[in-house]
Amino acid sequence: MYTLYWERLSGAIGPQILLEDIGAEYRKIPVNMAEGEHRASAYQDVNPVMRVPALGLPDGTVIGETAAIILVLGERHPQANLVPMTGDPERPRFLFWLLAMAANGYPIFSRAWHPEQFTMNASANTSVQTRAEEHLREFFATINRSISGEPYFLPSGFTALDIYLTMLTEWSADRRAMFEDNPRIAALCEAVMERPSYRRVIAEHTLHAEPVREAAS
Ligand SMILES: N[C@@H](CCC(=O)N[C@@H](CS)C(=O)NCC(=O)O)C(=O)O
Repeated sequence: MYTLYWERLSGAIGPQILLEDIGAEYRKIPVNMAEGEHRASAYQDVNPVMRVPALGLPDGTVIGETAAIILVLGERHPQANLVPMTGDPERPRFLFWLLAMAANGYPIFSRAWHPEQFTMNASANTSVQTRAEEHLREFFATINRSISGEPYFLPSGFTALDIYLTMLTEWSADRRAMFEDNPRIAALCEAVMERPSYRRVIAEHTLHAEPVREAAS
């Protein structure tokens, strides 16, 4: 049994979809980020870098970082074909883009949604957010150009990259406009959003969801 440390509309979306696709048993432990539970010492014992999600493995090991969680799940469940294994010619490209999405794309959303965390000067919040929105446009344009499969990211077919990218698009302030600008991303996400695993998970995340961005700014 896996344990997913979870918050609505957080980066737990991607790992949760993987768990569903794999058909793994898991339980969710909600982390109330609005109440600051992710910074409390109990959660620091789970994930010392105080970020959500984290994943407890059946042997009791707990790991954070979405990219690490995705690699570990993919490697523990190779039959699900979500992560190209060592020796697969697609693996280097997979690793590159997974890390690019996690290390470049995800933090831009952090700046767009929580500009106050990136400046000591409250009057600069809007400026930080506006710059982040520009960076998001660049990021998605780069991703759109780099999709080499059809409709999925890699020519070999559906992988965890498609799940990760679709999760990122969930956080777009105006996803429809972003899709219009980036037709390959739109086609990829459309295919992912039809999958039952995606539908189940996103329904849970959006049920009674607070308008997080407005609440944060
Ligand atoms: N690099 C981390 C980023 C995770 C992250 O930033 N998660 C957000 C929630 S979506 C978070 O925990 N933020 C904590 C904070 O803002 O203090 C990952 O890929 O897991």
